[in-house]
Formats: sequence, C-alpha cells, structure tokens
Amino acid sequence: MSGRSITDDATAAIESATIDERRAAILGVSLGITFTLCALTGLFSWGASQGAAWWPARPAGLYRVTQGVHLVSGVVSVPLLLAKLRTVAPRLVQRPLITSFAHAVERISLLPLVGGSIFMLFSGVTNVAYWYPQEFYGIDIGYFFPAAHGKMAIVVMGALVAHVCAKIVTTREALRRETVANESPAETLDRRRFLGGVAATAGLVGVTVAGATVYPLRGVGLLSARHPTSGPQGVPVNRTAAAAGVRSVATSADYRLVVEDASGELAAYSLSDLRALDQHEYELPIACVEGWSASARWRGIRLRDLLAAAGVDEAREVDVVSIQEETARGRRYGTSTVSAEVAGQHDTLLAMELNGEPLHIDHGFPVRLIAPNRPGVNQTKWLAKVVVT
Ligand SMILES: Nc1nc2c(c(=O)[nH]1)N[C@H]1C(S)=C(S)[C@@H](COP(=O)(O)O)O[C@H]1N2
Ligand SMILES: [Mo]
Repeated sequence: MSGRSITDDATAAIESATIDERRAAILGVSLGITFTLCALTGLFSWGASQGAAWWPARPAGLYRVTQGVHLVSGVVSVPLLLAKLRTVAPRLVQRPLITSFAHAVERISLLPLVGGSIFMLFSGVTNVAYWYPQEFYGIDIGYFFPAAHGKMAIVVMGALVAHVCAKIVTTREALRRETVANESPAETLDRRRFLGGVAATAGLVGVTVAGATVYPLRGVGLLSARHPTSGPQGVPVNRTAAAAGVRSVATSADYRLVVEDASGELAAYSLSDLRALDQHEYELPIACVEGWSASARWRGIRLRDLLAAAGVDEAREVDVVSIQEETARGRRYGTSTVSAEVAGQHDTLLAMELNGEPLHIDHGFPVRLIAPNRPGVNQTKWLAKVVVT
C-alpha cells in the first residue's frame, strides 16, 4: 500500500478490465467478424442457388470466392466459439442469475445465440464432411440438416444483433482499457498464450480448409473433403453416375437431348447431332456449396445456340432436366432453372468436353450444363431435357 492511496487503487480498478472481460471482448469481436462474413456469404449462396434475380451472372468466379469465404469463416468460428464459451462459462452460472430486466433479456437471448451457433457450425461442418444423415433411428429426416442450416441462420443472426446491442458498451470499454485489473505478470502471459493459442488454431484450420478452393494452399488442404485437383479429368466429383443411377441411360445408343416447351417436343438431338453444332470452349469453375472449387476448360454448345436451333428465338428461361430426374433418385439435383439472363451468356454451355477430353461419365456425360457464377448444385449433369418455361 505504500505510496498509493486508496483512490488511486480504486481508479486503477475502474480503468482496467478484468482478465476475462478483455478476453471475452477480443473473442467476441473476432466472432462478430467471422459470423457476419459467414452470414452474408450464406445469404449469397442461398440466393444464388435459388436463382434469385439479384444474384449476377458475372463475374464468372464470384460464387467460388463468396463460398470459399463462407467455408473458411464458418470453420474458423469453431475454435473461436469454443474459446469464447470457455471464457464466459463461469459467468453463465453466476448468481444471481438475473439482476435486471435488461439483464434477463440478455440472458435469454443467449439460448438461441449459443444453441443456434453450435447447431450452425455443427451442421455446416458435417455438410462439408459429406455427412448428410437422412434417417434418424428409423425416422426419415430427409434434408433436415441442410434445410435447418438456412432457417437457423435467421434465428442466430437475430440473437446476435440483440447480443451485440446488449454488449457493445462493455466490449468497447474492455478493449479501450490498457491495463487489466490485478493481473500478475504470470497471468498476463497466460492470457496472451490463451489468445495466441486460439488465434493459431483458428489460422491453422482456416488454412487447411481453404486448400479446398485456393490452389496455392491445396497441398495443406488436410481438412478439405474434396481436393480441387482430384477426380477424373482433374476435377472432383460430387455424385458419381453409379450413385445417381444414370449409367445405362447415359450410355445408351438411343440417347437424345430433347428441347420442349408447354406445347411439347420442339427438337431432339442425338450425340452426333450435338457434335455437329458449333462448339465453344471456356474456362469456368465448378464451385460447390460445400466450399471446394476447381477451374476447368469446358467445351460444348452454347445454350442460346441450341434454343435458336430448336426455333426458340431469344434467350429464354429454361429448366434443365437430368436423366436422374426420371430415375427419381436425388430429385433435388435433377433439375435446375436457368434464368433468361444466364441462358443468354456466351459461356453458358451444354458441355460435352472437359479439359480437352470427352466428358467423363461422372462429370455428366453425355451433356451437362456449365454456366458462369453458378453454384455447383445447379450445374446439372447428365441432361435429358431442356424445357422452355
Ligand atoms: N444430375 C445431377 N447433377 C449434379 C449433381 C447431382 O447429384 N446430380 N450434383 C451437383 C453438385 S452438388 C455439384 S457440386 C456439381 C459437381 O460437378 P462434378 O461432379 O462434375 O464436379 O454437380 C452438380 N450437378
Ligand atoms: Mo455441390
């Protein structure tokens, strides 16, 4: 006590945050950034896969970037969230549980925030790892996880906004204070080690999953489910022809690509008919919702040329329908809608070649759709029909 008055000590205490406050604030701000990035890119992905009018046809590689950011920001959030929960855990059980109305609101908003965040990260990471359980103890749960991932995002973002409003003042103050109350040098070291460890873990998982989409990092893509250059013709495969049950129809000599509208069939093309049409080659990425992406050279017929050949004048909205639709397996992937804007692009192709070779059956032989800035899920393989809507 020598030389310092009580008021000095009191001021020092006021001017300083507690160890955990500062830790929680730093982790909170980091999570705020990763969650916001993840939510925005998730919204883009949802809009893009629904064919929302606001999702642009160009630049061709935009979805690959936004979905890569979605993947990395989501995965990096896992260690950040664990560290944050670890830091605030003592406070969650602090007595009295509720001190005021505002405090009660803040406590209650933690339930959807924490529970929802854990669900989001769990369902996201399991999707990336291709764990799509469709059955739970004999109960058909269909696409519960992918569907709930989108719905829960709204709950979590709402709770996050409420949480940020409730915490912004405390957080700002905890970050502004330079000293931490009653902290011994050993504790300072401990705090820095803890945060340093979290940052290193987050960086490490971030880099290893980014290997799924960033070419220079593919060597360290240990945690990525799909290596961007693995698979036939140097491109990963999501669902094989055998898994989709399309092998025999796709390789049949009777194969025809049919163009139809509400009035019925307008034209039908055999493989040699298709090969006789003008071919064009472009470099376009396949970018999966699971975050992996790969660039490739695609060669085939422009969709707009095919429509013109079938007597449909302008670029029109069409549905591209896979052989898979008729086998009724994986209906979700069997059809996708191509907007008039996308159908009119010079590089929206019905591809028949990939990286200089005839399209491999697992990549959609005989014909698949490939279009700029389109989520992989809508790059429909094994086409049977083009339906003018
Ligand atoms: N008919 C059909 N098309 C499909 C799929 C599918 O399961 N069935 N998977 C889609 C998904 S999710 C992706 S990411 C891309 C992957 O294309 P690739 O297997 O040639 O890499 O194909 C898309 N086209
Ligand atoms: Mo995908």
